[in-house]
Parts: sequence; C-alpha cells; structure tokens
Amino acid sequence: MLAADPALAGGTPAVQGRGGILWFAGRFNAASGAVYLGFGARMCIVRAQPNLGVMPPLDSNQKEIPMPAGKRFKITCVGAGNVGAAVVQYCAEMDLGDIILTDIVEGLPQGKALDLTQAAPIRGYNSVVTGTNEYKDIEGSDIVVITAGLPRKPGMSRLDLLEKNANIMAEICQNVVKYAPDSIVIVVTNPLDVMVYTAFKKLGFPPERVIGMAGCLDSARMRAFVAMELNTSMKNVDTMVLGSHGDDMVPLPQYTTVSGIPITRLMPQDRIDAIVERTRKGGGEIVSLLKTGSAYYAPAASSARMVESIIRDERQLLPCSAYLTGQYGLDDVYIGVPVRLGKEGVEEIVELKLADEELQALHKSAEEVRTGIKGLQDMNLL
Ligand code: TXD
Repeated sequence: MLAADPALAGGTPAVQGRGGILWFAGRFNAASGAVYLGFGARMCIVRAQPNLGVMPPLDSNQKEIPMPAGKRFKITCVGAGNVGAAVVQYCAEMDLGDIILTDIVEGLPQGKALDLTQAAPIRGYNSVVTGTNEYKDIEGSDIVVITAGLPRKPGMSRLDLLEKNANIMAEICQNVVKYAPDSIVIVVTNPLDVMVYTAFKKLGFPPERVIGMAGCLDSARMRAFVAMELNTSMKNVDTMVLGSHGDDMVPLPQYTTVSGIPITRLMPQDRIDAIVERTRKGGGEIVSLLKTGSAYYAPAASSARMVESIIRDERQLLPCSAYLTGQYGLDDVYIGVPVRLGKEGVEEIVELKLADEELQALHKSAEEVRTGIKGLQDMNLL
C-alpha cells in the first residue's frame, strides 16, 4: 500500500529494481531523487539513483540516507572458467558494478551468471551479472579482465601453449578494441607476463591501461604463509613479490612486515627461506593437490582487488605486471613491480631500492619473459 505523503503528489510512477531481483512498488520524486515505498501502514524512504539499484531503508525516523552520486561501472570478464567465475563472484560481492561474463562455450557464461544472480538475494549484492557469447555485449566496459585461455595438456610444449593462448589473446583484444576502446584491461591468462605483453601489443592502448595480475596473488600467498607460521592475523602481514609469475619470481623478505615489524625480527632465516620457496612454488603446490585444474580463489580475489583499486580510485600500492620503460634497468618488457593502481590504471611504477642479488633475480626473471616474447615473435604472432 502506498503511504499518504504530500511529496507523493508530484511523484512519477513507480520503478522496478534491476535484474528482476528486487521488486518494489512506490513512487519516484524526480526533483529529490527519492523513492517512497509503503509497507502496510508504515512508510519508509529509500534513495534511488539511475542504474544504482536500491539501498535499504536505514532510518526509522524516515531520514534519507544520502548515497554517493556516481556512475555505475561495467566490468567484463572474458573466460567463464574457474578463475573467471570467481572473479565475477568477488566483484559482485564487493558491488563494484554490473558484470558481463563471456566465453566461447555456449551456455557456460549464461549458466554461471544465472547462478550468481540467484546468490545475490542471499549475499545481498546489487551487481547485475549477465552471461553471453557475444562480444558486442561488452560494449562500453570500463574494465576488462581476461582469464580466457587453454591449460597445458599432456604432450603440449610450453611453446605450443604460448602459441595457442597468444592466438586467443589476439582475438579477444581485437574485440576489446572494437567494443571497449577506453577500458582498462587486466590480463590473468598464463604465461602471464608474456600474455600481458601480447595484449599490450594487440590492443595498442597506452601501457597504463594494460596490466597483468600475478604479483598480488604471489604476495597474498606469501602473506598467508607468514601468518600461518607466526599464528597471527593475515591482515597484519604485508609483503612484496616482484618479477615474473613463475619459479623465477622475486619474493622480498626485506619488505615483509607484520604490523610494521620486519619478519627478520620475528622468525629465523631458515623459516624465511622456506616461506620464500613455498611462495615460489605456490601455484604448483595447489595443482598437485587438485590433480586437475589450478588455483582460482586466490587468483580471482587478487584480480578483484585490482579491479576495486581502479574503480574506487583507491590508489593501492600493489605488485602487478607493468610495462617497463627503463625502471629497474629494464625496458620494453612486462614484469611484476609495485604500482599505484587508480582510476587511470597504473598511475605510478614505484622503484624500490633492491639488494644486488634481488635486482639480478629481477633481471633473470625478465630474461625468461623475453624468451617467451621472442618465441612469439619468431612465430610472427607479435
Ligand atoms: O596468477 C595468475 N595470473 C594466474 C593465471 C593464476 C591462476 C590461473 N592463471 C591462468 O588463468 C591459467 O593458467 C589460465 O591461463 C587462466 C584461466 O584459468 P582457469 O582456471 O579459469 O581456466 P579454465 O577453468 O580452463 O577457464 C578458461 C576458460 C574456459 O572456460 C574456456 O572455454 C575459455 O577460457 N576460453 C575462451 N573464452 C573466450 N574466448 C576464447 N577464445 C576462449 N578460449 C578459451
């Protein structure tokens, strides 16, 4: 029943919640942007914004709770596999925007999107999640996360995998250029640093808008291992892991702290060495436990963290694969370094002072990436 309120006199007809999840009846006052709803004899007030969904009525005294004005972001995730679906889940749970999930397999993104939509009433998010096989649906995306790719199969060499995933990347990038030319692209597909370099070349976007996700994951793993070792909160631990995503990554114990205390003061060197080693092999450890497939919760959480920092312009300092133009003595290569991530994408590449052996390790890891890039160049794929 609609409540009798003078403001309703000038109101416009009621609107419907987005995505068919939320239905509400009431009236919309165009001047104030308020929606008036009646539940039985009691009236409550919620604010609605175009495309922003509806906030719950918060104040029993009928005071309007202001919502921040702003646009609703469009996030696309290409690849509806394990990582892709979990990226969508985390982004939705953080209410980062509306999300398109796309894949070449018919029904897969639609099914996962519908499933995630049905989780929304329970988890309480407003993100509209849509599954599609059509690239045109990604039109106007602010952020595109690319998780599409093939896993390495028995008998497939690293180079075979590189070729296959580079071809997939090229096809996706062509469509991103066509439909989302202003987007910021986050690449997740392996081999990560070579794939993000491939995307950078195929997209032709400025380097600050093409970023690889790996360091966030590797440092999350290291954070977890440190917290497990010290039996302390994961939240208190900070780490930095640089370099390429693989065995040559460069975990930095000197930049690892627990509530500001360097871990060198909290545990013996042999335990630090063991954590560094476990971090380097973090992906492989999970693969051997799972038997089929690879990790996806932590990779997806790391990707969503990057999306969040960009969309909310948080300018978080995160290790990401970024295009170097002389930083750390490296040029024309993508490699994991600390970056400040904000609404423009990579807003700064932070150059840390590294010990000689750490810098050498970073260069060694860049060489590994260059070998992959050269492999693609030799096949005329770059
Ligand atoms: O730290 C990191 N960067 C990573 C990277 C951490 C974990 C996983 N990492 C890599 O992400 C992994 O080695 C893969 O290259 C990707 C995706 O891993 P995921 O575990 O999600 O793989 P799946 O489940 O096989 O999903 C891949 C999906 C699958 O649904 C395919 O149908 C789809 O990609 N695919 C495509 N989608 C769209 N367009 C094309 N051409 C395409 N080809 C395959």
